[in-house]
Amino acid sequence: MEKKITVLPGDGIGPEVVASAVKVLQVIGKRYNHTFHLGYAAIGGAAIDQFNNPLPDETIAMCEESDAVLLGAVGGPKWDNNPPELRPEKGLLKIRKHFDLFANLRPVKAFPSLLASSPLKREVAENVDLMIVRELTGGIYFGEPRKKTNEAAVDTCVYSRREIERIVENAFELARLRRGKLCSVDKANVLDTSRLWREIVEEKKFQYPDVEVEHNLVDSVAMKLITNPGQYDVVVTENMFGDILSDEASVITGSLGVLPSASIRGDQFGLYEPVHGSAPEIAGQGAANPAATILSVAMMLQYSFGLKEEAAEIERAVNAVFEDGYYTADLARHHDRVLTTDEWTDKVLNEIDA
Ligand code: GGG
Repeated sequence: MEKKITVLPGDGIGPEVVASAVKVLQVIGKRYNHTFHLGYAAIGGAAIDQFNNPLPDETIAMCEESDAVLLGAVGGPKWDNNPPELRPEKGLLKIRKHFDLFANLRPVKAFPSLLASSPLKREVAENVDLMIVRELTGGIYFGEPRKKTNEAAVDTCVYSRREIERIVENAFELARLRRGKLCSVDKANVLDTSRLWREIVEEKKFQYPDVEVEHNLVDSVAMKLITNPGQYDVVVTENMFGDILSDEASVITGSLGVLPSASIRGDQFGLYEPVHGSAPEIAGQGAANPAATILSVAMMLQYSFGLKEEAAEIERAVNAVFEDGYYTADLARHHDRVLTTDEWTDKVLNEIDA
């Protein structure tokens, strides 16, 4: 198979974790006889520095010519005081919107050998296997008007019927392929967007009689996600709730550094990135955990290219390295074999190459 992939390393630890993931992609290509043509482009703070634009036209053009996009992370204190249009995060929001990547899939699975790294009790964290489906191109991150003065600020949360319908359909389909349970998360006791969301889930559920549906308020799910996460299969929610809940879910896995994500729109094209951000405080120290980006490559192989065996091989290799007791600094709380980003990546490469 031959595929074109645009690589957007971004800021902070982005370039480090992306370099690791690219090595894994190349070794998979070699082992399974695929050719991955990689093109590099700028996004976020790196693009602001180079082009005075967090998402330059050249970057969009390269992505448009590609089968998939691999992204690291964006952001950092260097750009904190920039005007809104010149913030690194704007590049991320724009690329999602430009390519209509409305469904952000964030799997949360506890690796058995990482249970000691989770602050949760073993019996709470083990057997967690859930998928957060975050709506990614609507809601308060995109709504207009938005404005800030010294005296007041306004953000607007807007959702159209169609925007809700398509993400809810996506979540029902996923639940059907998994354990047949869907938890829809909203704030319907307060927000009109949530009331529309809940009505649409209620309408849609008749098309999926094989899926068991429950509605839950976001504040309640925030608690249950760490007290009883094993009850969830697919969790579908709007943009900001999904952003927050998926970071919270990292507590289950012991680190944000192991959570991958896929942003898709229903065809083969997709953007793959770790859930974590650019972690500028550890950038350049070899302390970043590349697992989330490596696992995002596995999602790319599976979702965009249909390469299930290759994806499973990456997941197996990552798990094997954890099982062998090798960790990066973020997971080191209960372990002593702490490796740098490159050393840990080499373990994964050796595992695949063996
Ligand atoms: N790799 C994810 C990343 O760079 N996150 C930083 C960020 O700005 N996140 C906002 C969001 O995901 O909506």
